Amino acid sequence: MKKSKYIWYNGKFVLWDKATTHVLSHGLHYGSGIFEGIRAYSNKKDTYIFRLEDHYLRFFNSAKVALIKIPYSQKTLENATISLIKKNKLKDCYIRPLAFIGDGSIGINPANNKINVIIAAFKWGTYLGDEGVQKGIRAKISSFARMGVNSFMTKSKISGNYINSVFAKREALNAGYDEALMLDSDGYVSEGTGENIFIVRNNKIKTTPITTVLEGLTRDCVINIAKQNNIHVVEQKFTRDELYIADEVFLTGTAAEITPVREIDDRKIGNGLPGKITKLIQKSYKELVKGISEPKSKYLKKI
Ligand code: PPE
Repeated sequence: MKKSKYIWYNGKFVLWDKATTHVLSHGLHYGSGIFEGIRAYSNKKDTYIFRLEDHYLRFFNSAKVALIKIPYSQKTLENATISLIKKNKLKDCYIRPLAFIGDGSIGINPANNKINVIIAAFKWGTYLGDEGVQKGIRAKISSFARMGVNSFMTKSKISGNYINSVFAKREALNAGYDEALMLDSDGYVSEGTGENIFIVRNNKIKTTPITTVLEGLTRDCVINIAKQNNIHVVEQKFTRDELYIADEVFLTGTAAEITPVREIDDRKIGNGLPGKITKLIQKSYKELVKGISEPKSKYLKKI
């Protein structure tokens, strides 16, 4: 990550180092915040924010689930994001909106504590390493499980939820792997620590149903790209051994984009190289987000 000049903070552009909060913020103590991850891409001519409206729609849905009342309209936050990128003179960048409950009363019940909203935009390279995107990563099934659907509100990007991912990620890195794959509370594969998961077997694609995972926008794009290429896609639960015997496995997310998985629990996936369907999807996704294949796509907000 590379620092930018400004962060949008409760309606104002403040200097990066001045964007601070009180140590008694409710969000800091109890994880009562919700966030998004958005990317902007450029080609030789233009810069676009990818699925700006859809990300903010999910932001407001997350807030609804978390009972956080955002004191701005969706349009205000979308426009603030565009202005922030321009003010920071950024092109390709990662955008992180966050709404969190501020200080006031202490204790679980936030009472009337203020809701703070920030938007940061900064340069951020590949999530799982350049080599990972090209050659594939090594993953491990986590010993930490995702919580059940009545504990973990998976349709909401709630800050507190992510401690589960933090545990899993650190365990995997400490054991020498690049990423952790999480099982749900019934033992089926759910997702990565910050990515959805897809497997390919006999030229057919399978991904987990949205029941226990985040409704990933990249996941949705991948399903569409596959369908446009006449590749059969099913949304169905699967087990960890189905991962081991898949021809191809890849992870999807705004930060991770399309990242191939070449090894899981020390078992080589397919021939150990990114597969042909993974590569096709990687290429189509890149051309879509950069405005190369469909510069007039409804998903692109030109800035
Ligand atoms: N599952 C989880 C748990 C998740 O956090 C993400 C995004 C996804 C799936 C994919 O969603 P989408 O980006 O809409 O395709 N993870 C974000 C945060 C990562 C982080 O480390 O912070 C992201 O990719 O921006």
